[in-house]
Amino acid sequence: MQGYTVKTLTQFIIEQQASIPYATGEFSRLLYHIGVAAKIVNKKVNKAGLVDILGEAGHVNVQGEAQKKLDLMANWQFIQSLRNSRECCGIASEEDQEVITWDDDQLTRDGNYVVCMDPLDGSSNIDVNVSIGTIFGIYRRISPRGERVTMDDFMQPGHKQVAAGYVIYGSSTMLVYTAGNGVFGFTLDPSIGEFCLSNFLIKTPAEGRIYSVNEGNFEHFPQGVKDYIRYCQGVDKPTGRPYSTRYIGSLVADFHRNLLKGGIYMYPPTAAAPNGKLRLLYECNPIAFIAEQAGGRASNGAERILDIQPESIHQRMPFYVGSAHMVQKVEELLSHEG
Ligand code: P6P
Repeated sequence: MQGYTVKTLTQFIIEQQASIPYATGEFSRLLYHIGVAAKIVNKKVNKAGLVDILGEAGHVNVQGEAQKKLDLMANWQFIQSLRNSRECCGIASEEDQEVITWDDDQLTRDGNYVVCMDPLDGSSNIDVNVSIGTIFGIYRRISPRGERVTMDDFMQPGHKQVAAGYVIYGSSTMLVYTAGNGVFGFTLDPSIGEFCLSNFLIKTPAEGRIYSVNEGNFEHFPQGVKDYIRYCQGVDKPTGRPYSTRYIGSLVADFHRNLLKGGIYMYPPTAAAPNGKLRLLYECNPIAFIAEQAGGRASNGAERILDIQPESIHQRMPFYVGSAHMVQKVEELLSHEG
């Protein structure tokens, strides 16, 4: 029977581990558990629409579970799965004001990694059936194993990430990650319940014809951003302008499309968000790591995102990410402001 050669995420992780002489399997186990949580969250995200159609009464769903908001459900699920991995000693989550640790549990205190995550970014879009995503970044801890995790473990610049990835819950569900040796995409095959390798060594084009930004904030953008948007809208055949504007309002969905096709995503400072809206630790850094590993670029308009020294776990940062030449162009226009 004609079958297709499937390489699952688990097989790929094991293969990658075999190629690293000193690998102990700890990182592989952590990544495996992230994949498990992604599959569980995917099931609940997909069913959410159905639940709305079925009009579940009250706060108890058909399984008798307390009905949770989707992003809180996703947060709970990833925290449980990371704890079960025994390789994670602490988490910084968009959903929790403080870092999550399990100090009473020696097994997790022995964990060698911390994770920064946005468990369900763009979850307000779920009601209108727009793709949403999970974003995660993984760091080796700085504090000694076996001891309590410290804030220093989380205040590491993005270039210290050992891995980063996202899950996009869309027309199909994909997990895209890098461990510093290129970017790989895995598409969930519901018929076997496995993420299967579908994009090997993703490279993003240096130039693109798509710009993604909430132009409703145009009046409040820095002059350099206004100048760049006007540049994108200019008529110039040799450079393929005017570009197309595509803005879904879901970072993972906008970034994923631009990663594959070429393009730039921008969240500049606005009146409502003078430091930008996106969070450095669990949105900008993981996406920036992936972008750079795919040959793209990510900055706050002046500095490389991955070089920025974090000051707090929920710190916001202006964010320009995608095709290298496009990000360079907006940086150049912003530098004219002095
Ligand atoms: P705005 C979702 O809330 C999010 O964090 C990103 O996923 C998305 O790109 C952005 O905010 C949308 O923000 O202000 O344009 O609605």
